[in-house]
Amino acid sequence: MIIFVGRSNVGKSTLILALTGKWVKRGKRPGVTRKPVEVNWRGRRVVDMPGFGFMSGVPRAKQEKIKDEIVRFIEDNAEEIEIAVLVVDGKAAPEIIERWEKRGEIPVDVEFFKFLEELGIPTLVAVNKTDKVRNIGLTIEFLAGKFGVPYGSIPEVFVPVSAKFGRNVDLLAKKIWEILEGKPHQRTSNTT
Ligand SMILES: Nc1nc2c(ncn2[C@@H]2O[C@H](COP(=O)(O)OP(=O)(O)OP(=O)(O)O)[C@@H](O)[C@H]2O)c(=O)[nH]1
Ligand SMILES: [Mg+2]
Repeated sequence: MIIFVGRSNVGKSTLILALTGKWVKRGKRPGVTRKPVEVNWRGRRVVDMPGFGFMSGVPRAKQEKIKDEIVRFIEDNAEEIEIAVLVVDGKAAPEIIERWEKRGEIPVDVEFFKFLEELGIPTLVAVNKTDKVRNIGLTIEFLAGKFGVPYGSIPEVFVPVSAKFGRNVDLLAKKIWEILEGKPHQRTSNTT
């Protein structure tokens, strides 16, 4: 099982469509996906999770409940989850993270990254909406710092993508399958 998690409106569902070609509900406003939705991709179960954080027209208490449901889903399925793809909005994430930190709160993206790490679930971070990002390298370095990913591991963990324009979606697919097949990340020859 492969799960897609992340804040609302970051493009999880759009990325799943781009990656798998399977139709999932998408939308312009946060809070479109409300329950885990499963599609089949090359024999694997791909689960589109609701987003956490702000959802338009949804009361705060309900948002918290959805977040708890996401956490419970991940805990209940931890054995089966082979990979998590944490999707972030490359344009909005740095500012949101800094805002939360200034308030003395742990940014929810950081919280989820660490949570997945603690459960031992291999996690890729898809930095989405790169069509709107000026300096992708800097953005990724910033996020790596916040997530506690060492500089040398950045290429293994972070994948800049644009789900809307299909940019780098093939690279994400490749990285997912490398993990699924347990291959070393940097294979330089095809000897077995
Ligand atoms: N510019 C740009 N917009 C994108 C990209 N990917 C998704 N979007 C837009 O972002 C909005 C939200 O997309 P969704 O795929 O519904 O986002 P989601 O993360 O599934 O949202 P929830 O289900 O509400 O949590 C839509 O308007 C998409 O067209 C991208 O790569 N670039
Ligand atoms: Mg969605």
